[in-house]
Parts: sequence; structure tokens; C-alpha cells
Amino acid sequence: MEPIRWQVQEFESLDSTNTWLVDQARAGAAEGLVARADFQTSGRGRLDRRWEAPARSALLTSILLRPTLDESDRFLVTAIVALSARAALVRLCGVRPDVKWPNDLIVREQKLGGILAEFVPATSGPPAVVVGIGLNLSSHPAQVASTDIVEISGLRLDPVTVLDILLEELEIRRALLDSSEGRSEIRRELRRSLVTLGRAVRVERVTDVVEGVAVDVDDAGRILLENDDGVVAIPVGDVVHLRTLALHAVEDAS
Ligand code: BT5
Repeated sequence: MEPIRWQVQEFESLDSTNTWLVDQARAGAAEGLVARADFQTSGRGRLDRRWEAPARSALLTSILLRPTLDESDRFLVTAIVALSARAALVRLCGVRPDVKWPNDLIVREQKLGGILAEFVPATSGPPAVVVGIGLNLSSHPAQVASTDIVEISGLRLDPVTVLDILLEELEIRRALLDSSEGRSEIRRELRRSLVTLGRAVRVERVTDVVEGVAVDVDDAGRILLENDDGVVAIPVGDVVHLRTLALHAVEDAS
């Protein structure tokens, strides 16, 4: 495959870089189109949740990819963006965030970044994928367990530089999506980076809650929870790491 040509469109303000790029994808935009905004008026998380970031305090970007993947491999698109962001931060400031299943980058249990992947049906062939990522650089919301790069490292990173390096890292991992050996390599990197594995967790799904020990992710990206009922495979949900809750409870009590 030809090396991907990134085409970055910069905005001072947008409603949401994902919304803008989904519209471009529907209109047939090519793989490699990227939107970056200094500020979003309606930044989105999953399930209609909001993503909040003051102007110029974060990397707020969305990337259009058009890989040919089986449905069960689609989670790898979110994974390559998370892993590329992680690798970019290691290069730029030595911060190595953990990946919290399925879509968070965290440092010491505090959310540093989140990813929102949206699939756009194409007229022919596989759906396009718009992957949005928000990374807190110099600010984080006070009301959520979150952090930012300045707080962690004292370093002030420029969003444009972070995006440049993220795209360099993503180019390598995007090429891996095209072969089964490459996809296995991504799965291995994901397993190494997933802090959720081996932890007692609670997974909150839309209709219920499951608790257990996260023993693995399967080849389709589902988290495998072991509990008294055996092993349950969960495709989507919000994870709470339970040991951390216990630690907070101890701290609060003292
Ligand atoms: C996510 O959703 O974590 C996906 C966030 C994706 C944001 C990017 S920004 C560029 C692109 N354009 C968009 O419109 N979106 C993408 P979720 O797992 O549902 O987490 C959302 C929750 O994270 C919120 O309900 C808050 O609790 C919390 N949150 C909001 N803003 C945050 C921030 N800046 N840092 C950490 N946590 C935040």
C-alpha cells in the first residue's frame, strides 16, 4: 500500500471534529483527512456524553480511515489510535499512559484522553471510520477523575506537534491493519498496554452491571470477565477498576 497522505484541516472552533469529519466521510472524503480544532462547542463522548476542554488546552482531533476489515476486527481501529497517541506521548514527554478498556488513556487512574470511533456506511465496500481523540495537555475538568500533561510532567506540549507525531505513529499502525500478521501485532501491543487486565472490575452496560476479574481481551476486542458464573465476554461498556475504588475509600476515611 502507498504511504498514507494525511491532509490536516485546522479550525479555531467547531461544534465537534467528529461531526465535521463524519459529514466529510458521507460526502466521500478520502482516507487520511484529519480535522483539528482549538475548541469544540459540542465535543462528544460515547452515548451522548460531552467532552469538555477549554480553548487551546487539548489536542482535539478526528481522523478518517477506510480500512477493509471484518466486523470483528473493527475495534482495532480504536486500538491503533490509542496506541499511537500513547507512543507519541512517550516520544514527546516520556509520559506512558495506560489503555483502559475500551477507549480511555489514563495515568494513575486519572483520565488523560478518550477516543470516539464512529462508522459511516459507504455506498460500496466497508464503512469509513472516523476516530476522534481528545488529549488533555494543559487542563482537565475538575469534576471528573482526570489529569493533563502539564500536571503529570510539567511540560507544555503544543497540540500541532502532538498531532504530527501521533500521525507518524499512526501511519505505521495503519499499515499493520492490512495483514493478518499486522493485526496480530496490534493485538499484542494492545494486550501489553491494557491496564485493565488482571484487575477486579465492574463493567457498566446500558442495561446492567457485571463484576469480575478481567482475564483477557478476545480476538474481537471483547473483555473477558471471570466471576462465579464462569467467563463472560463483554463487547461494550464502561469499566470501573474496583481496587482503586477501595483505595479511595481508605483515603477518604483517613
Ligand atoms: C470518550 O467518551 O472518552 C471519548 C471522547 C472523545 C473526544 C474527542 S475530542 C475530538 C473528537 N470530537 C468529538 O466531538 N469527540 C472526539 P466517554 O468514554 O463516553 O467519556 C466521556 C466522559 O469523560 C464524560 O462523561 C466526562 O465524565 C469525561 N470527560 C469529559 N471531558 C473530559 C476531559 N477533558 N478529560 C477527561 N474526562 C473528560
